Amino acid sequence: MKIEVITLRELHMRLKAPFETSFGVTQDRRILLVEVIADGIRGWGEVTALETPAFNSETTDTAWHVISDFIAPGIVGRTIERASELATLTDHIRGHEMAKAGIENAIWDAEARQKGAPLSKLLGGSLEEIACGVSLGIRDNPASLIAKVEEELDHGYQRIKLKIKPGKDIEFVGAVRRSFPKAVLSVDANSAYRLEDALHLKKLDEFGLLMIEQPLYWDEIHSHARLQALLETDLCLDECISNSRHAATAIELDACRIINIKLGRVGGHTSARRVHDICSTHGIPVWCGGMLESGVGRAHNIAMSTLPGFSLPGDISASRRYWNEDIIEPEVEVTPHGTIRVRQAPGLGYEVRQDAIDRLTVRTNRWKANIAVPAVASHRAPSKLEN
Ligand code: OSB
Ligand code: MG
Repeated sequence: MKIEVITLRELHMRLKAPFETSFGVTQDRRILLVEVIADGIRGWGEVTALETPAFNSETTDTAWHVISDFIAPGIVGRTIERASELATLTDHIRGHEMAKAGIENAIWDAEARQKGAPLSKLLGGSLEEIACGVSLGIRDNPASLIAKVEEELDHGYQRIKLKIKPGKDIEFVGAVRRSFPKAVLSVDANSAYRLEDALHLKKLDEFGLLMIEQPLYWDEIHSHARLQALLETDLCLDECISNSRHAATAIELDACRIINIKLGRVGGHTSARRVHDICSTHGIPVWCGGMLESGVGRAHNIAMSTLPGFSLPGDISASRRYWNEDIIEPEVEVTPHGTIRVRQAPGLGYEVRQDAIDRLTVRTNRWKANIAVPAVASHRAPSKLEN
């Protein structure tokens, strides 16, 4: 596969409602999309960095910089056998997993389309229907949270995750648990607590939660091991797992008993597969995390979630929960029993809506190999660098 053209776009998309986590409120998304053309075949990827460095250290702008100045110039014009080689080509760039994943995943989509195979199959996935849960942002009061939980359970979602932070935790989770004694519930603190809060967090044990996600430092595994030893509830790590070595460390230290895999956070499909495999070897269940993605990122998440170790419901919900208008066709839909049926068309299995993308794009960068690009392969006259 010769990588002929890479196009990076920033899109502005507004979430239907503000989403509050322990680190802040998000509503206006600045989404980066990567489009590659390899051997005349187009593939799409999404960079899942947020606008601020509050989840991890990447942002929309750091990813724009790293892709524009380091990744894209280094790979355009190269010929590779398969998308899995990308990780080696970008290995010299420290960190910036989300930037790398945007590019690598676009090439995975192109490779799958070239082979006429669904991306899920190329990745080694086997599930044809995947289980879905929702992540609910922090709300003003328990009553409004309970109303939201009821609505999502009615839609069929199989697991409800509640975002928590100090002051909006025990009371809120307890109220939801009393209203829905049998619901599968989990919580996600996005690193809002410290090890000294262990006795406070231990109060969550009485609610029979499926897991407590990333309670402590975003980049620290060891303190989670100390906390896990004090709690009955399983811990799940999110922020502090950026690759399979981190996963191996966390498992060895018993820092968690569940791992959330986010494609962007671990640097793309190749690394995600390694994390998945290590977890499977050790009997650690995994599930797919979300980053308020557009349809492109959502479609990649669905493909990844078909790997056999994804035994818990992911944060992959219907397009319409987040967007008035998604940028893929058809939109992601969830069945009344809280699943997504995996589409079997080649690549992502969804088509990207060029009209919507053109309308939402606020800036574009493009790189092309020093060869004639077939006219059919590009929807606009490519220039070396557009800004
Ligand atoms: O920690 O899982 C998280 C959204 C933004 C940043 C971090 C997280 C989240 C979510 C949303 O929980 C999941 C989704 O996209 O539905
Ligand atoms: Mg999380």
